[in-house]
Amino acid sequence: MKMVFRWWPHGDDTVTLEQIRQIPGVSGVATMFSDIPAGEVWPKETIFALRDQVHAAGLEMEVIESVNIHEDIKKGLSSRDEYISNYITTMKYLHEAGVKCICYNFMPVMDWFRSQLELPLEDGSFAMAYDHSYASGLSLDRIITSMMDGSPDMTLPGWEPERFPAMAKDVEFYHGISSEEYFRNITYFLDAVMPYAEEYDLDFGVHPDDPPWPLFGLPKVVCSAESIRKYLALNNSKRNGLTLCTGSLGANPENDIPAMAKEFASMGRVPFVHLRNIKHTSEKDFHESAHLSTEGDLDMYAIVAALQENGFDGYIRPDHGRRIWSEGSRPGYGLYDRALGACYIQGLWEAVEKSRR
Ligand code: DNO
Repeated sequence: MKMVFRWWPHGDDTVTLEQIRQIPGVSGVATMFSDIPAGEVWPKETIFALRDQVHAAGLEMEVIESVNIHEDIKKGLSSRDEYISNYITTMKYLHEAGVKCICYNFMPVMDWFRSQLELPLEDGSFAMAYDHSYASGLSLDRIITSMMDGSPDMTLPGWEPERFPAMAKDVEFYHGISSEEYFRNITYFLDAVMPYAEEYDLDFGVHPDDPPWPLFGLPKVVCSAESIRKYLALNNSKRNGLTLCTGSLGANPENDIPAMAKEFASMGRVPFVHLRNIKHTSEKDFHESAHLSTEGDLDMYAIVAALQENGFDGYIRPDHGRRIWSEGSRPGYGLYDRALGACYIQGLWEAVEKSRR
C-alpha cells in the first residue's frame, strides 16, 4: 500500500508539497492539471515539469486524479474518436513520466455534488453535507451557485467554470438517452483505451457516482456492488478497475463497503482507494465526518482489514476532511483534517498487519 495525498499544482491549492512531505508515511501526490480542459492532450513538457517539481520535493507522482473524459465521449458523438485519441496520447506521456494509476469518472455532466459546503458541526469544525430533498428540488443555475458559494477563490474538482455554460444543455441531452446507450458509450471508450492501459502499464480506477443515486434526471453508472460488477465486465482487462471511494458508496446505507472491498480487491480490480467517513442524519441525508470509525457510520477498521486480507496493493488517499483549526482551503481539501486521516488510516493498516502475523 502506498499513501498519497491529493494536491493541485500551479498555485491552485493552499497546501504545499513541502507540507505534504512532512505528513508521516505519505509517499506521493494524486494530482492533475485543472487548467487543461477535458479532451485536450496534456503537453509532455508540462507533465515532466510537474513530475520534476514533485520529485524535487521528495514525493512521487504515480497517481493522476483525474484525466477527465470529454462530454462528447460520454454522449457518444462522432467527435469522440479525436478526444479518445488525445486521451491515449496523454496516457503515453503520463506513462513516460512514471505514472501508474489514473482515476477518472464517467458521471454525466457533473462530478460529485453537495448541498452545503460548510455545515457547522458541534465541535466547532465544518463539513460538507448533502440534503436530498433540497438537492432534488434545485434548478441547474442554483446547483452551480450552491457549489460555488462556499468556494469563492478556487475551482472545485469537476466543477471547472468553463463547463458551466454547456451544463444545462448537457443535462437536457442525457434526459433523451437510455442507460443502455450510455453504457454502450462507456464500453466504446474502454475498448479503445484498455489496450493502451496495458501497453503503458496504467491502472484505471473509475470513481463512483457521488451521491450514489439518481439526481437531476442523469444516468447513474457506479453506485452499488451490482453496478460495479457490470462496469468491470464491460471490459475484462485487469486495468479496468475501481477507485473504491468509501464516502461516495457509503452514502447509501445498503452498500456494504467491507464486502465490496473484499470482492473487488480479491479480483485485483482496486488500484486506488479514497478513504473517508460519513454520518447519516436520515437515509439519504448525511454530512462528511472525521475519518475515525467512531465519528461516522462506516467501520474503517473493517474496510482496511478487508483490503489488506484480499491482497490490495494499490494507492490509498485520505479523502475530504472537515475544515478545522480555522484553515482556509478548497472545500474538503485542507491540510489538517486530511493529515489526521492519513495517520489514522496508517495506524489501522499497521494494526491489521500486525494482528495477522
Ligand atoms: C471529489 C473527488 C472527485 C474525483 C473524481 C474522479 O472530491 O473524489 O472529484 O476526483 O470523480 O474523476
